[in-house]
Amino acid sequence: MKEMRREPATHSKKHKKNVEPPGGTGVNRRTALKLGAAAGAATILTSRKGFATDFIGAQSAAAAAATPPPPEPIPCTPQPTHSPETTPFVQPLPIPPVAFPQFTLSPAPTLSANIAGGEAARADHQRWTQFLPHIYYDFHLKPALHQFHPDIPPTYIWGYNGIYPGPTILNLYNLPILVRFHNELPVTHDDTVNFGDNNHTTHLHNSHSASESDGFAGDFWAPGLFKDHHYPNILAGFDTHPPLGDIRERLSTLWYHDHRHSFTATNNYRGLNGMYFLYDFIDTPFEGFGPFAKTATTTSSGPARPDWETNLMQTLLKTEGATTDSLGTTVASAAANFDTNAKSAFPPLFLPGPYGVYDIPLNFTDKKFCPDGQMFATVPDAVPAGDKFCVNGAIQPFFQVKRRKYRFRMLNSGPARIWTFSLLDNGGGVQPMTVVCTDGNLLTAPIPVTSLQVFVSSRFDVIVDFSKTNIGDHWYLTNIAPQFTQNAPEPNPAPGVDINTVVMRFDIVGDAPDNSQVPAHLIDYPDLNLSEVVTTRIWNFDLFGGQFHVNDLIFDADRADAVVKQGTAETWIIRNRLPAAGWVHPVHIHLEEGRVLSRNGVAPGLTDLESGRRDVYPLLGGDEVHIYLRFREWFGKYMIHCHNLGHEDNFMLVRWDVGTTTSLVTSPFKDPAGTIPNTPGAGPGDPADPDHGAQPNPNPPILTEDIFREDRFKPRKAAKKGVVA
Ligand SMILES: [Cu+2]
Repeated sequence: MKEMRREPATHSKKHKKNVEPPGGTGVNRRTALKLGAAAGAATILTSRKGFATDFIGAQSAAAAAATPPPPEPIPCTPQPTHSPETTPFVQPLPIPPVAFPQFTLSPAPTLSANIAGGEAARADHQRWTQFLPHIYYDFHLKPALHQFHPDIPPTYIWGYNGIYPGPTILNLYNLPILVRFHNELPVTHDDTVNFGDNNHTTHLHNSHSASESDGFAGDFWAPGLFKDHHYPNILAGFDTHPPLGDIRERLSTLWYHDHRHSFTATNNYRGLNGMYFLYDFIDTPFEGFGPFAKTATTTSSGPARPDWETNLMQTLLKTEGATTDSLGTTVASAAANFDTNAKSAFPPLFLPGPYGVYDIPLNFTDKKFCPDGQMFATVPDAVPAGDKFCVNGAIQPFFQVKRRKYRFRMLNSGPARIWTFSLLDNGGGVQPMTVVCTDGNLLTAPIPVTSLQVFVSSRFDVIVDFSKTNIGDHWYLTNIAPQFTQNAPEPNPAPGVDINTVVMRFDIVGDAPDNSQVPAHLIDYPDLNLSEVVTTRIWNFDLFGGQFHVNDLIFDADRADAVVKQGTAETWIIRNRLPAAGWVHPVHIHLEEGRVLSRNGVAPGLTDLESGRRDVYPLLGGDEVHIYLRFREWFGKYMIHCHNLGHEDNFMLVRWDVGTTTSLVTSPFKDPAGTIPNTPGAGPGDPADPDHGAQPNPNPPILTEDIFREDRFKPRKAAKKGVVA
């Protein structure tokens, strides 16, 4: 199992993959790949005109639907040891288009699943009438061809609206929306020949949404059906902070992706993911009072906050002749539902924007290609470690920037690589990046870094300041481990910059006004209330018998391993039971943002990125992380799982439920006889691991008030008035 290790910090050009799931475990559900003749099935070049660098590069569902789907390719044989050669920096960074909203859907969305109308089964929408959606999105999941690089023939993908990455949804807090996901993947699909599965479910990570819209891994639906997901875009704690929720619970950088159990890795590898940004009066889509704050006004006390809600919504919702949304509400007022008290307490930050211009999504993945341009799986259903770095679906792109600040929203969309980014200048010198958001949550204060480790599904929003560069300069975003290009040696672009480590290049091409700022104080965090904590649970992430386990069990969609009570708080201890050199597990917890109280007994430091609110908690071998969580507003089934996509597909995934106040009964599992083995070699009934099935730990660690001292997490209030950039 020597390949089962985290990515080494090696600069070997022959860097090996680290993502093969363990073999012989029932993991690779097919025994053989029927190898067909190599064929150039993909010959049509799809247009990328939907990608625009303007704010509104909106791509309508109708336009997406107009392209006939290509046939599934025949897998190449023999499988190549490496991808074709590609020349660096010959294509611009694609910016995913903004998803096009609409005011009607046919058939109209309904509280209960519209089975007769073609909707897949689901529970009724919770709080439907309380949060009736104002606008809709119509997403069609379908095959398409995508060009990752001009040197590689077009690649057969599955994409939301037929594009990869999928369209970016831009929205506002307190503006409920609904997304209809049509499964238009191939009706006949043999996953023993072509990887991926045509059944699908979408998770919006880490939306505070009802269970039936959370994309539960077992609730996938078949081609020909659609399902409506209701995203109220409300703040966690909405019920206890009337009327509009606790603004300190906000998060802004989310992403949506396939979550179909056992095929999440392959379906995401095919291309089924995209991003979703939420704005509000703190984190505005437009910066300052400059050219993008078109309706800013001036008062006697200085410039007023621009009416950016109106601006955004009118831009987003611009539809011929329409002035009202799906509820008949005028477009402008639909977004005006913000708490005026909170508005006065938290002025707008004016981070760089708008989307696609100075607010830039960066969706990182690695892929491997056959000579005919097709992706392949080394064995059916097992995703290979890619040897091509892709950003927004382009291999080693360049991005033209002006001498000013940019916000880059970094997402590791998997399947398994751990990225460790650095930013290098012309001379190979390391340049700083300023982290402002962890997993989409504003930090209390910006944290400058010179390298940034991004585990699968984690997001980091960083500000990069190009203002002191020279026009004509190049900067480079590098990864600590090189891609395996097998190219004829490319010249290194600058001293100390190994071309094989370069993920993308920034070209400084000119000047532009900069109305953005990076305040020294960004936001306060919600109080951690010890009195709400009702229990502590332990989740042991383990590998034994060649199989991943959580608390000695493998995933079963019909079994809830914990039932929490709505409205309460708990502390969860997540552990990686493997030794230090073992697998890394980036653990993700659905529904709620968490706060790391300690890692291996040590509380996060003031400049530790783990002091930020998180929804992904990386566990290195032997790690133990103690997290504070609350469970609010919604009922039903959710998940905790490793977000290494190969690991979650291999059953390192657990269902837990939020019970109603009247019933906590679902199907909790316990192993009363203690007969289920624990750590490798420990045998059954390991006394150090008594909590089979994640029942409440009978001997929870003693928590002290000190752990919950809120001031530990907001130490920088003194700097509130300053601006760091
Ligand atoms: Cu894992």
